[in-house]
Parts: sequence; structure tokens; C-alpha cells
Amino acid sequence: MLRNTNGALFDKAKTLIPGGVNSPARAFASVGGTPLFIARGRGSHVWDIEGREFIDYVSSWGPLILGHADARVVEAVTLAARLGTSFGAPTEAEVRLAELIVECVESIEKVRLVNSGTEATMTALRLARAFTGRDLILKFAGCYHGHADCLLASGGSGLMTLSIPSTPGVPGAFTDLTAVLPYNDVDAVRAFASQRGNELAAIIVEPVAANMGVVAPNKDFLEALRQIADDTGALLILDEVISGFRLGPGGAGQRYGVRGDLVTLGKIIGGGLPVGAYGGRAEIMERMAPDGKVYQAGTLSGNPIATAAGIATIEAVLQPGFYERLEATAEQLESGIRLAAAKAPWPLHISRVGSLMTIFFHEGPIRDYAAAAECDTNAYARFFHGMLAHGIYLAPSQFEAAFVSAAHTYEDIDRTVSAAAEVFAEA
Ligand code: KE4
Repeated sequence: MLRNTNGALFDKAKTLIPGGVNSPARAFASVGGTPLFIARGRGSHVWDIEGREFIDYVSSWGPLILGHADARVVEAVTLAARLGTSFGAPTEAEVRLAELIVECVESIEKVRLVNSGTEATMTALRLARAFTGRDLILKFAGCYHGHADCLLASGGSGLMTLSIPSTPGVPGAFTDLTAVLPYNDVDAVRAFASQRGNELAAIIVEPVAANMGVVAPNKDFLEALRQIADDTGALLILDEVISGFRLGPGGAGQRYGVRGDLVTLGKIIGGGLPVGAYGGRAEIMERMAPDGKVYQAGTLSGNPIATAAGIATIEAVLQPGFYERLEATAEQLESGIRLAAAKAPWPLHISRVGSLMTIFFHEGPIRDYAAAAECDTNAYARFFHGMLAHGIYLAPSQFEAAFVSAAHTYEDIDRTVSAAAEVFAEA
């Protein structure tokens, strides 16, 4: 029987789906070549439709902190599905997932579930504008908060990879109310606030940037944003779609001791199924319909299957020692790659926060978009394909993170480090 190949399926997909993918980040646009069509995953490994096996660090771009097809998640989803996939009515599971989020994330007193990170950030900004009565928002270059119109202004992730500074189809009027400043630049934010602070509805930030590659906040950056938000009356929105439940139960807010007025979540809280969330101080959240007048809705928000996956995932990460083990595995990967990098023919800068890591093809330091944009993306592409040939599936873009999961074993790490050493030696 003629088995499908990645190439044949990609050719067919391109006749049916723009670019052959349902999300540009999957298209291998910046590394070249044909995307892998994944047939199945288990633990830290995936298999493509040609039967090739890979150690996976894409990890569905973050949700699979437990690894693929985790038995606890599969069982919870299977049981839930047997009882019905969606009711369009409240369910006990939604209350349980909300309870877990409120218990874990200090900044969140009330939370609403939606279907994606984009919905979460889009709504958080609408709520911030309603609560403050102001229109202007501030984001940071290289940070990506999903594809809501007002946020597609020099974004990170796919936008950065595709080097689209802002996308056609978004009216200028929509981004006129979005200011963009360099990440980690406190002076720039202070200067901006002194001029337009009284117009500012919200400052939205990835507290650990992961969409220009992984870029940690400078020590004073987040506390300065908190202070500037307080001084100007703007709301500080921590976009923890990636960092939430990744860097600990309380995410980056807990790790760096910064409070958000609103926090957005996604990925891990859905355990691989479509869940996003926005939450914050009760006095703010109570402006949302039906309590208040700010409207947001969703047919499948909080549906039983997705909430079952999210609950099973969060209950698993809350087990004693979970994050310590995850951190130890990620540290093993970082130290191994650092040793291998000594033989690399390119300057490399390794940036890791918890189980998020990027190997920048740049001598470093990388503290903002301007520096990240100087990376040698051709060298990254060669490294990516070299690693793929050795059975290691990294993000098909320099401007993303590698995600270490609880399913990654020390054998996986050793194989990954050995592969990197060989790719560097072969380069
Ligand atoms: P979604 O709408 O894709 O669920 O979430 C948007 C989003 C919001 N905030 C942050 C910090 C995010 O990283 C994301 C989405 N992340 C990208 C990966 N870097 C999604 C991958 C994709 O677009 O296919």
C-alpha cells in the first residue's frame, strides 16, 4: 500500500488549506523544507506519518507539560466524552477548573474560561478599556499575544518568524491605539508614561517572553511595569498563556513576585485541548456580562472534554516534586547543550527559564526584539534540520521556545545533547 509521505500530504494540504497548515507557525517557513505530519505521540516522542520517531520539544507549543497521550489526561477525556461532549450549560468541571486556577494564581480572584489564548488576551484588553474608560494599550516588540487585530503590531512568534511587522487586513485605526516599546526597556516605558500615561488602559506583557525566543525579564522590568501601572491608573495584564503553570503553579507572577491586575492563561490549563482563560481582581472581572456590561461569549467555552483535560493536567503538576523534577531535566539539557556548543562553528547564546529554552544563534546577550532579530536564522535552519536528521524535533523557528516536559527522560536529554554535538561537528 502506498503510504502517505509528508511531501505528498503537504502538497495535497496546500490545495485545501492556506499554506497547507492551520497555523503559520507549523509551516517550516523560516527553516525551509516540508513540515512533519504527525501521526501519533506518546510521552516525549512523536512519530510522523512515515513512521519516523522524534524526541519532541515543540510539545504542541507548550500545553503538553505531561507529554503526549498522558494516561491521566486520556482517561479523563475518555470518561468525559462518554457523558457528552458539550451542553452549552454550566457544568461541575468548569467550577473545578476555575477553583484550581483561583487557588494557584494569586492575582486571580475570578476567572472566565474561553477557547484560546487569543480570546483571553482580546477580552482582557476589552475589559481593561471598559474598566479604565481609556483606549490606549502598550505592548512590547517581540511579544506575541495571539492574533486579535489590536495586537498585531510588530508581534513575535509567527509574525516575527514571517517578519511581518504588522499584518494586512488590520485597519490602521486598530493599531493606532497600540503603542509598542522595546522589551526590558524601563526608561522607554517611563518616558512613554510621562507623556501618555493618562490615556493608558493597559500594559500587556509576557512576564517571560517566549515568542522572540526565550527572553527573561530584567530584574527591575516587571516591578517597574507594576509601579507605572499603579502611577498611571492603567491595568497591568500578565500574559501567562505560555508561562502559566509552566514556571510553577503561580506562573511567572509567582516566580518574579509581580501582581497582575488581569492574567491570561492557555495551553497547559487545557492539557492539549482548546482552553484559554482571563482572570483578575473581582472588582474588575465583575464588569463582565452577565454581572456587568462588558460582553464576551463562547459556544464551547469551558466544555466538558477540554475542562477534563485541564483538570487532569493541573492536578498532575500540583503533585509534590513535579516542578523540581522538571527543572532538573531542563537544567540537564541546558548544561549538556552548553558543553556541546563549545564545538559549534557559530556563536550561540542559550537562554533558559525553567523548562523553556532557546538556543539563539547570536553571541548574546538577548534582552529584546532588536537583539533577537540579529540572530543567524540560516544557521538556526541548518541546526534544526541537522537535529531533525538525528531524530530531534525542535521548534521550526529561531523565535520560539523548546518545551521540556515531565515525560522527557535523561536518556532523551543525553540523545539530544549527543545529536547537537554531532550536528555542530558536522557543520
Ligand atoms: P492561541 O490563540 O494560539 O491559543 O494563544 C495565543 C497566544 C497568546 N499569548 C502568548 C504568550 C502566546 O504564546 C500565544 C500563542 N503561542 C504560539 C506559540 N509561540 C502559538 C503557536 C501557533 O500560533 O501555532
